[in-house]
Amino acid sequence: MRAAASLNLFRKAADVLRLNDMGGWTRAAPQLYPHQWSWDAGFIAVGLAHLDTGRAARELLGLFEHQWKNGKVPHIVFNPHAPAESYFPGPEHWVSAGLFPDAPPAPPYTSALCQPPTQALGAIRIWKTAPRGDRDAAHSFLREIYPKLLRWHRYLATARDPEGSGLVTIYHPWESGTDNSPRWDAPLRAVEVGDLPPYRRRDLGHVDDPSERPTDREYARYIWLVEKIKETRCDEAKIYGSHPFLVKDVLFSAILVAANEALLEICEVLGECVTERDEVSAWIERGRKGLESRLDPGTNLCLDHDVLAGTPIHARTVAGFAPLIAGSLPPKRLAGTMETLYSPDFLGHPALRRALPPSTSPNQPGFHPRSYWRGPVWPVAVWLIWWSLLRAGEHERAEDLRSTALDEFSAGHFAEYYEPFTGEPLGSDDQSWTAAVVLDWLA
Ligand code: 9YW
Repeated sequence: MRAAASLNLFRKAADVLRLNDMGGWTRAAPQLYPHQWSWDAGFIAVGLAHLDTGRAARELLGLFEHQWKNGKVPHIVFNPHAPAESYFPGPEHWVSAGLFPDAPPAPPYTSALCQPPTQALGAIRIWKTAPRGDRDAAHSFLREIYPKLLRWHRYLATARDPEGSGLVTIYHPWESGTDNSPRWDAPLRAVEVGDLPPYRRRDLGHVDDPSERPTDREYARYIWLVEKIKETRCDEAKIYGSHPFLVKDVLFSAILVAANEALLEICEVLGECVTERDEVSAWIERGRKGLESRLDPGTNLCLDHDVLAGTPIHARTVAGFAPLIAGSLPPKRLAGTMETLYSPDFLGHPALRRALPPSTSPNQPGFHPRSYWRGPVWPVAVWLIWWSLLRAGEHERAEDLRSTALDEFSAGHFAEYYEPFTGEPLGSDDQSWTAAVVLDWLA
């Protein structure tokens, strides 16, 4: 991409983050998502770090103001000013503060779910990119955020992994961040939906074609799982004992490993967390072991595990590259992973418009090129693979991916996701995390 075009794209991406700035926190998108989503916030902080250290820090500190008493960071902090009809299920559906003993004081209300812990990745990026004049402020930010991040990661390592497997259990496909991925088809099918309160979906009103969104059948199960969690008042032990959807999510677990490495880096900078260092290092080791134990020799992909059925979930999706994201793969494993990444199942698929990882392999039953996480290319997922390639020392491959991504994502207006065969921008426009990763690629 030429220098003038890059500059222009950088400016446009910065404008999107400004447009979505709600005064200290960033909505995920202008119409479709008027609230703050937690894993979006981690990526958004990475982007904001290139614009304004203080504002980037505020994004994460603001999110952690709504951390639950048990350490959980809720997946949505609801914007109290968003009209009730703008999003479903909104705060009135969750009624978190009234119902859940661990929820923080409200308003603003939060959901009771969580999402992958990208926030430590954002925090360390803020420190590393802070200009000289912002170093002290960035250091104070790390000092403030560190204990909150630690409590969050500890919640995931304990409440979400009572087996000590190194893998995080999710209670809902929304917790994965990859809502309607074929990864969840089998465990969702096993969920028997009972009587549901009447509800109206709001997401369909924002797209031209309903096939770009989860189906009504999937949606009923999503809402049923929310009801089941509400029934337990979010008591983790009760959920674990009775919930109809318990899945070890390898992508979530890999992001936790990477986030724990970021936490260790923060420890180094602060130079004063000697006692926790061993605890965090043990989580990292356990996480990597857990991921390796879920490797499918047939496809060379890492597979999620259905806790209730006791079976691996065979789906070829971008989540299968979880060990690459967790990092520190031995050379032979890295070489095998590269072979799979560039195979016709992913970047080498002959019909792809550009060599970018589709969320689901076109060779996977259930693949759909327009439907959300069933096939479209998601800029944040590309960023994760790019960043992991860099960390693995695959600089040339990372650079190829970065420039291909910039060519693809400069079309449209920072779309939520892209059709893999045509490059058509889909979903919401002006999506904050798309703008944020573009900023990071250009900075
Ligand atoms: C929803 C905000 C969120 C992301 C999720 C993505 C989508 C829709 O948008 O979820 O209603 O929660 O699947 O990963 O955090 O960008």
